[in-house]
Amino acid sequence: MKKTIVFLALMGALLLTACGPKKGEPAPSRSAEAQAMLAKMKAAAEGHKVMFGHQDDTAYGHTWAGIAAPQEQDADASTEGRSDTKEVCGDYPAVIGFDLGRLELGHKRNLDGVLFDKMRREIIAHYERGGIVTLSWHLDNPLTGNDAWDFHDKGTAASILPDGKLHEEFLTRMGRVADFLASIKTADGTPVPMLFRPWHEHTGSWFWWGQEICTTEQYKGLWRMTYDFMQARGLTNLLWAYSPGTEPTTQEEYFERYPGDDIVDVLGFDTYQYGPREPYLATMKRSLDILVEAAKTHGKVAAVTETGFESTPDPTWWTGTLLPALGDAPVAYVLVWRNAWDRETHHYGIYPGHESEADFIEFYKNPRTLFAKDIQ
Ligand code: BMA
Repeated sequence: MKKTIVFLALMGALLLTACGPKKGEPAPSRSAEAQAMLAKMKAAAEGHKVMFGHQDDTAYGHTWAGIAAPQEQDADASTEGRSDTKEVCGDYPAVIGFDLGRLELGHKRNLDGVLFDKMRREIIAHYERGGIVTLSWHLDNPLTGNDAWDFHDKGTAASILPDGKLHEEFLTRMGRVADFLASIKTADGTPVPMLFRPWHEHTGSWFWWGQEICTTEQYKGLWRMTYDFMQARGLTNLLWAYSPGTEPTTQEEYFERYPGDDIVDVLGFDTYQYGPREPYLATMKRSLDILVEAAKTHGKVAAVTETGFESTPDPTWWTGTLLPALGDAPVAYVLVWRNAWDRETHHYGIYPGHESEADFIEFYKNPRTLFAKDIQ
């Protein structure tokens, strides 16, 4: 409760300083709701709170397939409202992530089997409970037709940029994404604000938009093309997150492929623990130092946009590793990856019965962390 009161006081102060567009000014590139969402993130970071986030939290969980089930039914009513996080600590995460991969192809389900109709409902429900939604996009390789991890053809980015042979087709694909995003509205027609995080982890070379696969100019071109397209479609409810991996070791490297302050609202990075905690702690420290400085000099909100330790094979990982790794860094949120329902060991969040359950409850109670009810 205490953490809620402090947080609300900070929010109030920030909202008082926000002002709307004056007469005759050009239309704002961020809707009032998007600006309020950014203020919420800023308040968390400035108040040295960190919002907990979990990918696909309400879509499925470690032991329940929900709408990701392979059957053709559109929704499994028995899983409505479920959340592995809530089943452990009594509250939803403050931030929930969803992935748009294959929406651009007109598919009914994303690359992990999540129905887009259900995703829309979950995004609205999370916004209505005061939460924040972030969207990643593991989009298939448009040149080869394989998945996002097909980085073998270095001509892919060029093929969809203006003048590329697939440019028109890619506009059609972005149009499908824009149509879906435009359809995410509350009952009174308000477009739901969402933090869009395309072209992520580009400083590594495992996606077709990665460091060794396209040039700096092409990468920036992908961003500019996507941003201009969504803005032209009136999607001012989107905020935009730039999230490289942890390859950058300097400010220059962090910003090497940065699309620009006029596009980006949130700066982040993605990183995972793969073994002993020391290298993870060291990488987190180095990357947080770079991130916090970057956010400060560019006037942006910082966040740890993806992290986790697959299977969380450490009973005190939440308070013993994740919290110390975050330290006192002013980051708005930390998002852990998904709890796959169809892969026994592919889980990064918590679920009832996991060996770190008691520690997660301590993490939840810690004054540093915020969950959905804390940011209402
Ligand atoms: C990856 C894995 C994949 C998944 C992808 C997009 O890191 O979790 O199984 O398809 O993210 O969600």
